[in-house]
Amino acid sequence: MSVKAFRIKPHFSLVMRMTKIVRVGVTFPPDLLNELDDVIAKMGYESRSKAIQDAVQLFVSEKKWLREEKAPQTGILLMVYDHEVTGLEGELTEVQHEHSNVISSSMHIHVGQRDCLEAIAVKGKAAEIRELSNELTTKKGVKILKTMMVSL
Ligand code: NI
Repeated sequence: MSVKAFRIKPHFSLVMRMTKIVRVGVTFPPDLLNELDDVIAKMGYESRSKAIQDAVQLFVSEKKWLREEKAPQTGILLMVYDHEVTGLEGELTEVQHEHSNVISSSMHIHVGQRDCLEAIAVKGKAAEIRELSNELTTKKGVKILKTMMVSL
């Protein structure tokens, strides 16, 4: 795989809140860079730097909570599962009841014939949210479990 390098414009800063501006060089596979440029153009960004800063900010925000143990976290667990798998709905409900102290609310959307999407709003200790997320994702019939936490 060939990798194309490009020079990020001098005003690139890794985190927007940083007062100092740091210049970094990043390499990209050409296809990914083309896709990035398409998205940037469609969204109306004036520079790659701002788009990359936003992407990095989002990535950091999403991953930061993994290092947190005690600080309260807020976010959404997005789960897609096959409701025709025997016993699955009961198990998912049971797990959620066990962790009801970190669940604020949930929304159920019937996606297709068999698939259900559940958006579970969570708020509480990272360790317990992680436990809830792990217990749900390992059940047979759960196809997607995405954890979106907000750390500002
Ligand atoms: Ni459903």
